[in-house]
Amino acid sequence: MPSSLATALRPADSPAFQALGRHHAIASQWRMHDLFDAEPARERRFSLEAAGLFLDYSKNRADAETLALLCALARERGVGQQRDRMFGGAAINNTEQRAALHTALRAPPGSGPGSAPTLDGQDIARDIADVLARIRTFTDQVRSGRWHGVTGKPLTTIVNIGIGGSFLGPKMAVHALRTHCDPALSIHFISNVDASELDALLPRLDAETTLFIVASKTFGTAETMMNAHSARAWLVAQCGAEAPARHFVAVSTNVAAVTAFGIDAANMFPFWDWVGGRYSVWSAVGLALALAIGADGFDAFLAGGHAMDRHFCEAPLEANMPVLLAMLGIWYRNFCDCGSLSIAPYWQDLQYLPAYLQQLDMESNGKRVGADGTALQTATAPVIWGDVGTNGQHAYFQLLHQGTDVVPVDFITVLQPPATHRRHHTALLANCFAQSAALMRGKTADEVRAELHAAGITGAACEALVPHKTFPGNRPSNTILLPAMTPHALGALVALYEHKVFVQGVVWGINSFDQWGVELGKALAKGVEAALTDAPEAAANAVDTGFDPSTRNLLARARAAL
Ligand code: G6Q
Repeated sequence: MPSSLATALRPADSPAFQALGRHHAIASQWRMHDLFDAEPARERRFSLEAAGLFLDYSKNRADAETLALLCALARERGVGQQRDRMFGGAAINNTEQRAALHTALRAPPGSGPGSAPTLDGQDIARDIADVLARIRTFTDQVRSGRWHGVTGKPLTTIVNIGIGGSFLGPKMAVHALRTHCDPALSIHFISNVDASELDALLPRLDAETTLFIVASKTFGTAETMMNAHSARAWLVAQCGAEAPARHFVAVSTNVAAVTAFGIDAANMFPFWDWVGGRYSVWSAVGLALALAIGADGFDAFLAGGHAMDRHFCEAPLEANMPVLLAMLGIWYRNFCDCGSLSIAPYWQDLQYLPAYLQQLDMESNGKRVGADGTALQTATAPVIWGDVGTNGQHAYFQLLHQGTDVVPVDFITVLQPPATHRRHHTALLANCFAQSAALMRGKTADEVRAELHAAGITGAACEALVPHKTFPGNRPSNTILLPAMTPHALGALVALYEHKVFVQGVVWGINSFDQWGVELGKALAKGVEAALTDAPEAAANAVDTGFDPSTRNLLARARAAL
């Protein structure tokens, strides 16, 4: 085998997988609330705390035997060993021959899991500490007003220019930690190559007090570079050619491209190729977050991630939060035929969490071949989607309750109320808990009949309504409680899902750390753009020869409009 995540057998060949198949024939008949009746204290046995988070996984179509079989599958697939290889810096991203050491970014030096001091002879612990120290110095300077713009004014507006992994993490975290952010700073994110974002933002900004962070691992991503060039032109037009030196900083692995763009290496915060884009919020890619919440807050965020790392490395599989979340996901995906997972944060500031987890999960595990390149026989990543509660309840929850597909839901909420409007928080929690209860409980035809009779609707009118008002119930969910919305709790939550995705990747035998499907998009657009912008003759040639008839037709229509 290559030095990959694959183990010798395909998952479907493993004895535990086959035992789960047989078990499913019985379990598919179960009603969850019968499981509660049959298993005293199920809610306590099927819940656990880790790194300050509480997970209730009792509302699942699973009993103790299901979980034992799922953990046996995790064991057969080598989850423990592969976890240790990841934390130890093995090149588990085998198609790019890279380690996946985002855990090292949040490990206090010399302190257990993830603190791998060297990688290929390089003292990465020291590299990480150096960059963290620079982040601290810079954030302190900006937040205290000691970092001046070209006209001598402090910088109070931060614009992060980046996309994908260089955008979704910091944006999600800055919004999630809104109440921890310095109110004197306003933080914005520009990602899309569609200029609408720039057009909507720049006219509202004062160039003299604006700092741009260009975040790009490669410093070659077309959207980011186009936005960075446009933003620099806007700044220079207002503050002169000297302005970028004080108003632009970069976060990247590519010092040559950063300096070629015109940002001094002294104003570049480096990270490394062993940090995957979607795992990079813990690196200097989190600079916007560090500016927003301060270096101490950023340290607390890292500490929360590390606390989850410790749990993941130390807890037995049967009491391991990421493993349990992952294996229940395997149960639904591979045995119960559920094609998607809905993320429902009942906390408005977590509004960007579904999109963040969508990238984390679908870009990592949306694969159809194993790490060794052979076709998989099992389904992999589900579609991840969702929105904040209670908004979703007034929209797509209809499908969750009564649609033909069973969609497992992860409910995520925060116990500590915000400082103001506490009654709103009571209502928010009530809705969160009511929805998971209702999804499990459902409503029988007899219950509907009784309700209609009580409302004076009887006979044919009643019977016509019964099927519409009946809920099948037995729809599974997890509930994750954060004690309060703090940097530490958010760090633990993000690391929880990172490890969940990792475990699923190991079980499926795939490389969760490459993204060739995303790379394709980057390459394709270049050729199409040339066909849109080249001189008419060259473009006509490309339009005629390079593309399928549908694309040629679209290009012709677009060229006429440009
Ligand atoms: C993440 C992906 C992808 C990447 C973006 C931006 O894991 O690789 O989302 O983060 O394409 O890439 P750059 O940071 O190189 O601009």
